[in-house]
Amino acid sequence: THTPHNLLITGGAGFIGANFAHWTAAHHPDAHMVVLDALTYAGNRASLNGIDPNQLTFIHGDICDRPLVERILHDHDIDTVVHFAAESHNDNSILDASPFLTTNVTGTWTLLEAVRHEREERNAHCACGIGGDSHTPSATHTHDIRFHHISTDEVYGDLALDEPRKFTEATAYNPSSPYSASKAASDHLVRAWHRTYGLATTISNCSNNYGAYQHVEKFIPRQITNILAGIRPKLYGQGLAVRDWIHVDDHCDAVWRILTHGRVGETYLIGADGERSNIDVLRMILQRMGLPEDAFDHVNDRPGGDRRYAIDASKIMRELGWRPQHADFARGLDETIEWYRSHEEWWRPAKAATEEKYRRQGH
Ligand code: NAD
Ligand code: TDX
Repeated sequence: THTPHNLLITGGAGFIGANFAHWTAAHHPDAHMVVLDALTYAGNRASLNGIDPNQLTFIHGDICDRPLVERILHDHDIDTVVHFAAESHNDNSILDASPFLTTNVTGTWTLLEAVRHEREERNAHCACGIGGDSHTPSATHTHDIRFHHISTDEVYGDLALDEPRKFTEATAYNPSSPYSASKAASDHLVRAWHRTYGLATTISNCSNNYGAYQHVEKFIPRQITNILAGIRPKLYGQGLAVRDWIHVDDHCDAVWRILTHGRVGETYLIGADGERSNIDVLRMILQRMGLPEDAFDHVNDRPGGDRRYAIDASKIMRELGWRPQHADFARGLDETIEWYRSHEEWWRPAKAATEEKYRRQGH
């Protein structure tokens, strides 16, 4: 087992990274966190408000900045990297893939190289005396930095609406969009740095998350905030595409389990058996917010849009004993609606520009 003391959380001002920081603060008050985030349009420093400043150091910077990353690993004696930072939105990747290649591919490569470099430095300068190549890590003494890479089920492409099959760790990569292709590339880099350089890596591929602090460009918060702002919700195509929804807190809990108990070099799929069609989710939101089921507009479908994702999470359940604790989707949705109702100051500044961008895409 591994005990994270000093974590570097990349992308910690984004949706899942911020939830992970809050989750860690609540469950592991002794762990120190450094958040490195470039504060792109998707990052919001305010998403980390409320965490004890003694437990969290925020650094505004880019994961592609290798000297900066090396300095952080060294100065904060980082033993665990949890890598959330990414360009994360499919529709944006269709308009312009370039930041996806830079952050998701080059950024991941930069982090891997910085970790490799820092491990070498620690081996060479360690007071244990077994420096350089002959240094042999042991269970009680290691200079390894645990590197957990956060990825997505989208690397596997999509499933037909009616086939019984789900994604497993053995499913072949087959990404559809520029976003998912860039995430697939980053997964391959992480595996290569484990195999070639022996980095202590793990990977998780999770299904669609929902919950607090999710950007208003994403499906569920877009529809909730549209309704709150008096705009009709927008459904792509006929809304028959299926997503496998998981509450973000369940994802955070799974990541912690992988950090502490996961086997180095392994990949774990994370999902909570939450398959629902987009139109079903939209109708639930409308109904729970007191509107008629048909009070929405059909808009352009996403070019090449994936039909269905579904995760078989039996490996993480069997090996690590993980179970989703928030599998009641209706309840999670009510809490999420309530969160957006009571946090208008958080989402309002991004709303108009997001809708304007969608209008130009016919979405
Ligand atoms: P997000 O877009 O909400 O947040 C991304 C964060 O990364 C932002 O704070 C942004 O400022 C930061 N960032 C972007 N480029 C950066 C750079 N070059 N340097 C430093 N920081 C940078 O994304 P999210 O939904 O929280 O997703 C987090 C991770 O989880 C991503 O790797 C994504 O691929 C993965 N994932 C997301 C989902 C989902 O449903 N949202 C599902 C599975 C996996
Ligand atoms: O307004 C909308 N109407 C709509 O019908 C939006 C924004 C989306 N949709 C549809 C498209 C998809 O079929 O809803 C579904 C979900 O769309 P997104 O929220 O954009 O998520 P998705 O493309 O499934 O990707 C998400 O899950 C996997 C995250 O954004 C990724 O980062 C993650 O890897």
